[in-house]
Amino acid sequence: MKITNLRTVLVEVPLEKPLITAIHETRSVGCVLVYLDTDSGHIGENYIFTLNTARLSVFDTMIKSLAHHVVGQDPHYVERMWDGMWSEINPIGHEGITISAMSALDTACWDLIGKAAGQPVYKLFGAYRDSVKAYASSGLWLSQTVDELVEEARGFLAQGFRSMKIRLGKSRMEEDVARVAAVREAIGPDMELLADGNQAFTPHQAIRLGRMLEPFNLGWFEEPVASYDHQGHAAVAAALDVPIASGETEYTRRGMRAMLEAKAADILMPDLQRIGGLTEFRHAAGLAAAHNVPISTHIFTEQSLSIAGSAPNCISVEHVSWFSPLYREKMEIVDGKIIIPQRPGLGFSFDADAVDRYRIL
Ligand code: SMN
Ligand code: MG
Repeated sequence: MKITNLRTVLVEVPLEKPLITAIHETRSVGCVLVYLDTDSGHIGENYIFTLNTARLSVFDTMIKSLAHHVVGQDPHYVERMWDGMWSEINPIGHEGITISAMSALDTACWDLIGKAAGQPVYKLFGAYRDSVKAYASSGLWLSQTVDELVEEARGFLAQGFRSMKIRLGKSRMEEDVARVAAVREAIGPDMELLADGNQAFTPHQAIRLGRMLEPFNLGWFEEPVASYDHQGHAAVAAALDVPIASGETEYTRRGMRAMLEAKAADILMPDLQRIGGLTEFRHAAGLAAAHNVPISTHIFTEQSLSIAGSAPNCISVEHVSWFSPLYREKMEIVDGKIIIPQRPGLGFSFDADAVDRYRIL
């Protein structure tokens, strides 16, 4: 099988409600959809995204600038293609737009590998589980009132979730505590409640807030301090009993290694786009396992199921609904778990009508 052509389509998918955290504010997700055509008729699909379509054309240009690494190649040679791209981007940098573009192409190649084999990608990786715990994450934003939080948390339970994530970072810590308390009260003691600080705090503030939140039995405290401050993360992790989750803002196995060596996180959260695609995600998962550190995948719910189904140390996936409108197939949630699809490849294909509807270029 050979890749004969790379096509991209730019889309803007509106969100049901604004997404507000300590550092994000968005009303839509802008995606570059990647299609890899082949001489066998299979089409490899994937996307990378940005908030509010900001700089989306930069992603598109970067992806197209790497086309010669995939067009004319057999998609099975993902490791070699990854290495070739890594060497070529050296002068402009091994983090950011470059890695995101590599991720777009690499994961589309895995979709092809699965489709050609007629197998779901997680089984080609070596399967470990057929369903995975998912936590609801398309909500409980910083902009919502306590009443809205409570209503949404109940809605997540009604949808079948048993775990959900709230955002922290109000100007007064007491407010964060009251919001967590209200959600905990609404969902009861048996449901899992996670909290994401989105880098809003200094280490001292994070430790103080973490102690104030102890009565509410959080499953983890995510990105409590600046993502690059690994020592700060480690100080917070050492001071608190609640596990610290982090890693979404770091790039490639090198970023994960730095975090693991610093003991920055009790749970590592690689993000498919920033890690550099499924090939690199597997390396990162193995590296975390060698440090006895569990992983939980960051957003990219549909595509990350192949990691969740194969990496023994993957404890959960983050469920976001933002990209679902683009896909023909919908994720199935049963008893708080997503059923990993048995369809070939990544198991989710772009709906042509939806793509036309959201298309901006
Ligand atoms: C997050 C990441 C990206 C966009 C919005 C929110 C957040 C999360 O950090 O982990 O969900
Ligand atoms: Mg986060």
